Amino acid sequence: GKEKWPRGDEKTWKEGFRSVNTEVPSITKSIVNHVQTSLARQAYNLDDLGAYQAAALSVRDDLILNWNETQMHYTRKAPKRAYYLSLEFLMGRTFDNALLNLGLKEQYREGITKLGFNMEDLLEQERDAALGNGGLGRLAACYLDSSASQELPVWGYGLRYQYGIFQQLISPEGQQLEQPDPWLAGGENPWELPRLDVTYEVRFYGTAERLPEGRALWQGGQEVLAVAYDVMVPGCYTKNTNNLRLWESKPKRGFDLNSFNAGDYEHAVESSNSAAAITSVLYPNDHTTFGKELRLKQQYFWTAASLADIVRRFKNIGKPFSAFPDYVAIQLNDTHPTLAIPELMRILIDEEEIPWGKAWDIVTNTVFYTNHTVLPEALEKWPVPLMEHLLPRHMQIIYDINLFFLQAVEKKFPGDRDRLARMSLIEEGFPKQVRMAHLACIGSRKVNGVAELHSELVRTTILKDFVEFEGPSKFSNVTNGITPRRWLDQCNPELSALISKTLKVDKSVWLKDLDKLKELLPYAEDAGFRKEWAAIKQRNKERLAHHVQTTLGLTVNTHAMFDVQIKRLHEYKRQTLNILGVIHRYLTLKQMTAAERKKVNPRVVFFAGKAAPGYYIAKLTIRLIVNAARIINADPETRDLLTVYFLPDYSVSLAEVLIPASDISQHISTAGTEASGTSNMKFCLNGGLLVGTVDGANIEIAEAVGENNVFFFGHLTPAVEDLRYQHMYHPVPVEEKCPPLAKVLDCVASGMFGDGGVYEPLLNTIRQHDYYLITEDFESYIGALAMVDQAYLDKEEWIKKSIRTTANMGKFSSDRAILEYAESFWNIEPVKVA
Ligand code: OAK
Repeated sequence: GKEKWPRGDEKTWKEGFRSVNTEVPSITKSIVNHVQTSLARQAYNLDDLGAYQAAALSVRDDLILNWNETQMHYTRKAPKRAYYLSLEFLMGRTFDNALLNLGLKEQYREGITKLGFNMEDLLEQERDAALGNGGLGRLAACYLDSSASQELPVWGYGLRYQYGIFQQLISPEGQQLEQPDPWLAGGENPWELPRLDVTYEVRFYGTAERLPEGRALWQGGQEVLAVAYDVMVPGCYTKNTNNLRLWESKPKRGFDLNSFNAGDYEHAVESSNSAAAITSVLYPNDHTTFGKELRLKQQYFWTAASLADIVRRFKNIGKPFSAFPDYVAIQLNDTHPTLAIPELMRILIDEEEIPWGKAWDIVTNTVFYTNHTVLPEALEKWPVPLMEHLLPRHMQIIYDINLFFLQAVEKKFPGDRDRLARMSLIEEGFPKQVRMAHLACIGSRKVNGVAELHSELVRTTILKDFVEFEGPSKFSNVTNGITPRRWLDQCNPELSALISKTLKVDKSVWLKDLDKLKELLPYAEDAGFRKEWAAIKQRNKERLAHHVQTTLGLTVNTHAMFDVQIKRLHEYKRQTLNILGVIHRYLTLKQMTAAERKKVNPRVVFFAGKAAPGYYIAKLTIRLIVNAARIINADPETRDLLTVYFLPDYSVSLAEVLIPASDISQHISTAGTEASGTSNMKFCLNGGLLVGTVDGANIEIAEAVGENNVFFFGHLTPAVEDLRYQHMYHPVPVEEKCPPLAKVLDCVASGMFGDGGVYEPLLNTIRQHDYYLITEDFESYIGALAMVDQAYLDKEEWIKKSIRTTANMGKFSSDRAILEYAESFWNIEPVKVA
């Protein structure tokens, strides 16, 4: 029979219900309650950390209410849902973001002040959730914010790493040192809900025995438990609060009781250690394939747990599996979750007993694949022997997919053996390897790149054969975006307030309809407005200077132009070009007379970013930056005009201080190598101008803000291949090709910045193959920087450019991007929680 709900007396239940605390007295009451009970502390021994924890727990209560209601509403309505599978979610801090999205920041500020604390100090207590390396992980975080804000039924699935991206220290010699990031060590993480009851068993190794009708029996091996932790993702000015489900690995049994009873304690815990290891650490490699068994284990553990969860939720709706694509869309964030394709095939065929052809139809109507790089070294490949050992059933399925696929290719292009070899899921060699991008491509409904140029490169280079085989309509573009909540309202509150005041509209409107910024355009002509605009930039520069003063003890000249390059250290991103340009500037200043120097714009150059621990050349670049900074900053002749800082331990939170303070930022990748870039969008949204190559999203930014507001330089993508070829077969020494650069390289080699010999391997990458074309682009780069100097002399004109840039950045809201995914790929609609 039907149970009465709620149990007991309904009125008593209802009286117990609470809603979100929106008034200061109820907020302070809730904070004090948490101090007394959750923290078991007293008013008289509470420090900033304790106050932060209590305030965070109070906000958490509100998020839980909204989250609960949202999940219940989604379950009742059973709409089609989308799932964003990403091995990285670079969330940063949550407290400030949650307060702003709930619209409760001012109430909390007042309450916290009443309790004798300072809001800004409490915000600083939170550690970043840094479960990502760079662009791909931060994009996932922006997309979650936009999904919730647009009231879309989207969940994220990822891993709950015990250790996020390493903390970076810089030794006195300028070496990067890595330290673990035990971000959960402080005890409770208020932003997650442990769901110890939501668990799945995940199998590794064992044997797969083929059965009739294409099925198989996979058994034996090792079984590990996946436990769900739910991270609440509040939308902006909406009740909708979505879910990011992160999996933690646990041994299926605490330990081996037989060994324990036999007195073999070490053996008893061995298997539990290996299970826990799966989610222990984020791999700190960006844009590289690593081929490590533990990484493949992470990938399977996460896709298997996520798919089991998705399938279970689908089954609760009670529809036949043929309707699966009408209720589920799965987005692969690069190839890391590609095992979702053979795993879903395995579930459908082996567990649900669906025939191969129908199963393949379901999969290829459910899965979508986004590519995030065309760099060959980043295209994932897994050795067949490793795959066979760890996932024997999946390897069978991959071989079967490949067989049917190649038969179809052969039918369309009879006798074209080279084509078959190029397109195969298996790369011949010792060992053979599985090409994950090929598998992701043929198993997906749509494939997209992340900016127009990049999507075109995907179509014409790495997946060219697949476009020829499947036709062009499967391959498209969604240009990346960023959330204006974190990347304007949160990081630049004064600018946000000025915009609302000027547009005479509440920020709740324009933050969710960023094209409204266009209405700022006429104010570029308003001298009073320009003055306010410039004053805010100046205060943001002072805020950054204060940060550098308190964290590094260095005094920054806030009257200089702030020039910023912050991103992962990589040869293709060419931090080397930047630092060699800085040295060139230094040498030029040294040669000037005092009178000439008087006319020069002072400039402060900031660098920040991490290098993969094993990336020797990237680490040498950091070393050169740090040592050049040491010499240049100490030179009394030039130090008023040029200083350089390498800020250690780049993070989301550090970016939030750097970006609003920048006058100019650098996005100077070799043309065709940076898929999109997203920090370029963040700088421009905050009124910083951009110096960059004709690459990635720089191109679309220039289209939007006007080419006269962007400083472009360098060779274009079509020239790059030719230049590399020429360089390979007709090498011309740097001394001939670019004398000013040769001079800079000589200064480095001769020991101007400490032992020159140390830098030889770095200098040789330029003198020898120069794969990233530093020599080819150097003079045009120096020219662009001179244009920047020239433009900065006309302060009023510069501010106009700054205003016009911000005003034209509407396109780059991640709301626009996520709606494109929702409408043209996933076919999902908003489900508003009333
Ligand atoms: C990381 C690992 C493997 C493959 C790609 C990445 C990655 O981070 N790619 C970056 O993705 C960003 C988001 O789409 C882009 O903006 C960057 O240009 C791209 O390098």
